[in-house]
Amino acid sequence: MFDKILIANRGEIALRVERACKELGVATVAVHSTADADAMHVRLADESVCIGGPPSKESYLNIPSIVAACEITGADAVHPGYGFLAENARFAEILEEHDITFIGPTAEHVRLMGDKIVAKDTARSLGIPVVPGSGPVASIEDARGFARDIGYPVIVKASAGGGGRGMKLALDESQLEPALQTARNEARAAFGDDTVYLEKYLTRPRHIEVQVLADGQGNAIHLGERDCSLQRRHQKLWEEAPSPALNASERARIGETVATAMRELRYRGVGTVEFLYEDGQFYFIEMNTRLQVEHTITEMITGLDLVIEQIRIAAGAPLSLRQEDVRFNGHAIECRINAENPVTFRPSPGTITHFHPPGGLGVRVDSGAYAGYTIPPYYDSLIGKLIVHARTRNECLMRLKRALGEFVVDGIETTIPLFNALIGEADIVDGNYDIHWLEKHLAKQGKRGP
Ligand code: MV4
Repeated sequence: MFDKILIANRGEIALRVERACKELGVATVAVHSTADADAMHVRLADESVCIGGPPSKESYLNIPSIVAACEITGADAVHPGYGFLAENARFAEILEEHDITFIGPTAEHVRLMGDKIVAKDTARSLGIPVVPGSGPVASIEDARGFARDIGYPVIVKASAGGGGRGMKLALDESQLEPALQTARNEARAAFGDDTVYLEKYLTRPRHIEVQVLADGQGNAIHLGERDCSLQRRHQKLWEEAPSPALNASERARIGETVATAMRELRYRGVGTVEFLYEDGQFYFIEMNTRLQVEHTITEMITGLDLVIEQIRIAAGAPLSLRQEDVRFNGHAIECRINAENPVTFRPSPGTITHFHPPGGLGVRVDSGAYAGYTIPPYYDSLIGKLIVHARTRNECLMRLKRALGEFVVDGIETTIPLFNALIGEADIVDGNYDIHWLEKHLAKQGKRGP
């Protein structure tokens, strides 16, 4: 096991990783920007190092500073959390060159899944069902040929993209050339790579992702799925496990397919295989090679600590359980508490005057927020996650309503009122929603006026 882990992140996820380290008896090093000197992740770590100025590029993305912080403190491993450097293959390589363990997959697997065309080809070759689509598009003539084969509507995606950046829809052939041009230009500007590909556009899918855990020694298991369809502009707001749309046999089948593929790939660490799900069919879109924000709901229904598992695997341990040892228990929902106006979603940084998180049976709050804390304007607006767990989905919804009612965050605006409204919606209670539901709902609310 490691002696000391440096956590190359901030906010609730840095705190989450510190908790796992403490339970493993491993010392922790927090790094922080000058804007985060008062942050809870810094206070709760054994040691801390200031690594640069407020902009992420100067601090949380500053690889030389982070490596120097490891050398100064003698950290023998780095946990990247999510975002920032979590899917930067070069970062993983640089750490290894300094004899520091990157707590995550091999740089090779991070790079493989970072290229969305290669990721899809790999998934297909491993027996995972993928969305019908093309390879790299060479020209508009090439695109027209592909689109006629696939059938309209088609979506143009950036191979270096992911998470919804650089996508353009073409409903018919007249829209293909402008979609291709725009997608290429946006991809070149955003990623310095204008490689794009086409896919059949699915009109009303759900976003369902499968959690995997593997040890790089040929063992891999799945921990079920999460339904992340409730999102706005590719920002997930509400996630639940299991998905209200799947039955046990569909779950076991897609889970086994993914676990078998990860075994063949000799994948190591935690991973999430993302699917669109429509008319009873799964279609692979991407794989994330990091711990995700919403890993907590999988933890609640499996009783496993995914961060502890990640650290043990990175230290060379084989998987501590087999697929038949995984027991799915009850239902969990996560609500992302963002420092944002709940109607306009405008960021609302500032000082929290009162902070009272809910508690009681089946309620978990992962947050670095506290009364008197000032949320800096430089980073994303996630200030905490409310996670509730209960035996059934209905009990989970009632518990969520109760917990939201207890939650006090004063001094700033948060997304809490949005969740209070959502639990009163028939479609939410019925689990009847797709990836467009929330945006349509918000548009309707907007027309009714505030
Ligand atoms: C799609 C799609 C429909 N058809 N691909 C957006 C994020 C990126 N990971 C993939 N995305 C989509 N890909 C095909 N072939 C619709 C989306 C999409 C979406 C996917 C998941 C969650 C929310 C979404 C919101 C809008 C569009």
